[in-house]
Amino acid sequence: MNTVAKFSLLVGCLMFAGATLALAQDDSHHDHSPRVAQVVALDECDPTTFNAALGPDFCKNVALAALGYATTLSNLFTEAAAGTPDPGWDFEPDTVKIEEGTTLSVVDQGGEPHTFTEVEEFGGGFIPGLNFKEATVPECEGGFSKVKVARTRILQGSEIQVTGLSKGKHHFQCCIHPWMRVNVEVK
Ligand SMILES: [Cu+2]
Repeated sequence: MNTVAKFSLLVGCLMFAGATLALAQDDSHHDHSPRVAQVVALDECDPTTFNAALGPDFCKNVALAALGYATTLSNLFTEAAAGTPDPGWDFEPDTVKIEEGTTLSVVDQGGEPHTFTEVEEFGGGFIPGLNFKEATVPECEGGFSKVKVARTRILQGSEIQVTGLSKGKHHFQCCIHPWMRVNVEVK
């Protein structure tokens, strides 16, 4: 083998080693800082009473209503008005700590629609009967007639992704059931 050929082989080996090292580093990066964090929306809507008032298929029967794991539409309003909103309507986890660049994946595992809306400060949603002594926050005003609210809606069984969150603290709530709240801390 002449000198040029030996040199080419050496460069080729180094390039291969470099590529392998880059891949290894990329893998370890994924192991230590997941790029997707999941949030789940839950509820226990009772299909019979919700759909009688809000239309067929508004609430899917995912809460095993027949076995008692469901809240009727009127009870949901009664509980909210009493200041003890139904804990079955919930985002989990309540606090999410992520690194900058992480995508938030929000999945509606409940039976009815929700919103995942970033707000300056937590407060009421756009359905006064579900707000306990709190005014509607500006970010929820107008409800689904406003694109800025409608675009944060998550339909039953679907997912929305939130990207590009800046470093610091962020607040997200449901504009329908305003006690569904999540704090996101971006480092
Ligand atoms: Cu909701």
